[in-house]
Amino acid sequence: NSMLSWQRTAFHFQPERNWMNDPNGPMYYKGWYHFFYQYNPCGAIWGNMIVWGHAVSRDMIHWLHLPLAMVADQWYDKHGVWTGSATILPDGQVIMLYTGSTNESVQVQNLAYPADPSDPLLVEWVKYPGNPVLFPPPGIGAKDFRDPTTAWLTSEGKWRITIGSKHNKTGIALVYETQDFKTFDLIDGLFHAVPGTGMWECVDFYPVSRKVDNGLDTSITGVDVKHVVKVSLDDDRHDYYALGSYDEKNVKFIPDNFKNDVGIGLRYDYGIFYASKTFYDHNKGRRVLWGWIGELDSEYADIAKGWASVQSIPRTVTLDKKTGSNLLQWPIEEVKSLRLRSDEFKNLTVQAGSTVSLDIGTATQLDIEAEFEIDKEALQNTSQSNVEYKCSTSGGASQRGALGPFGLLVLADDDLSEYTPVYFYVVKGSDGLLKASFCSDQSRSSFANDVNKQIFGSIVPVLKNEKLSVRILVDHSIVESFAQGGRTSVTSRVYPTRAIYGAARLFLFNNATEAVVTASVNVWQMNSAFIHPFQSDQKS
Ligand code: DQQ
Repeated sequence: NSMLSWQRTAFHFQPERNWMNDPNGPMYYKGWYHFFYQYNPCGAIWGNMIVWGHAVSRDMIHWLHLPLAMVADQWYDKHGVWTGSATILPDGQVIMLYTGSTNESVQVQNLAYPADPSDPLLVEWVKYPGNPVLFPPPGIGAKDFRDPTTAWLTSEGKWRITIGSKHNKTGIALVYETQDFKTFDLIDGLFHAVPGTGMWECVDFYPVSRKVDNGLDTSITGVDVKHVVKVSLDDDRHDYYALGSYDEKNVKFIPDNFKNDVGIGLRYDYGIFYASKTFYDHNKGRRVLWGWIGELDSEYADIAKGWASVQSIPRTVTLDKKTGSNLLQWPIEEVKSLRLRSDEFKNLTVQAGSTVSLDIGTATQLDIEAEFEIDKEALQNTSQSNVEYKCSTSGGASQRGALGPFGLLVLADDDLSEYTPVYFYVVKGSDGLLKASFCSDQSRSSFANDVNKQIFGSIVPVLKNEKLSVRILVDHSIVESFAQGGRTSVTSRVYPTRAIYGAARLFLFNNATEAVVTASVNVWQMNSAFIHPFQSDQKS
């Protein structure tokens, strides 16, 4: 097992061992950030008795593991304490709603609350004796009813939650109203529905400000606000969102009709990132997003290494005021507290068809900020093309075009026998306008042969006078990348066998045939986070 321990991350959240999936009930309470997660205490794969792991933190970087918050010990959650969300009531009370898979594998919703609200660590949890509080309603499949959201208030002072489901192949979100979280009324009609999308897991619903960069508490509405619905599509295992407006009276989400956003068409992340959930951090007045980053190696390898999955770096979520048509995601500012020594490279020229080694020493734990400019001549001389570039199918970082690909090779070894390119590919469209794609190519990332080595990515809007910019967090087996201030995010899991520990390097590359690229790069070595195991003699 120790042979595989290098794959463990240094500043991403992980339990000490075993399987983890969805983030659950994140919140800030009495000075502590709480994080719960789907956890299998019995092994490194998902199982039919998932429980809630629990950890607390002052800054969402350093963590203290706590005892399991809830285990599968009641008839109504015997086959799993599944995903749920926290609601903090105006008087400070914490309400936890979660899905239970019953002894007959029916999906029901349950209520839980802290046994001792004066304990800031909220170690003990009580399940409401009247559980379940909701059964699948008529017309909804017994196994298609899960993952209640954080509740939000109506102007009449009632609480609403939404729960994902499906009608045949149409993904749907149901809404319930409640005053006490024990009895609920199903609202007629659907909050949102998109044909062909299948089961909606882990629905999220929240406001974002059109004016300021602060986050908004979940119940905020008004003219300065847009709303977001996010769903996790069970059929294709990606998280999709739409921006739109919330019609409180008719209990409906109305998506904006941007061309990329037909109902639920935008992705949070074009790599591996699923079952995500936001919460409003009233400590810092921001909305923070957590996402589950699974594995791309085999189950066999996961069992051998004794653990599976990490969580994304928590990301602030805001509306992109410049485009108005997408969110921005950015690593929470606390990440910077891990930055150690930095190396700065200013205006390096990267010739077409070359690589430039960035001499920074070891390169397994990095925070990278880079900017790129394509030389004007190449931009002018390049002929227009109507070929659609797609990260996943256009040949990756080795496929050369006039204006790309160029970017960074992370988790590379000296000989470039293993490396993961994170890059831009620019095309001059038939209208003369530049179109940029942002990709992460895993095809050369590892000599291991049981690894999924897809190429991830998507287009990224680049506005007039903007340089191409990227932020990349490298942490042993995860590469989390954010282009143009977080307009497009791509997360990769990679499993190098040579580019590990002291052998890992960082390069710039430019595989364009015409463009000369000027790059400025700032690289920080990153400290490891303290993620303390729970000690049973520890007093809260
Ligand atoms: N994971 C949970 C479910 C949820 C799914 C079970 C999404 O509640 O729908 O572990 O990954």
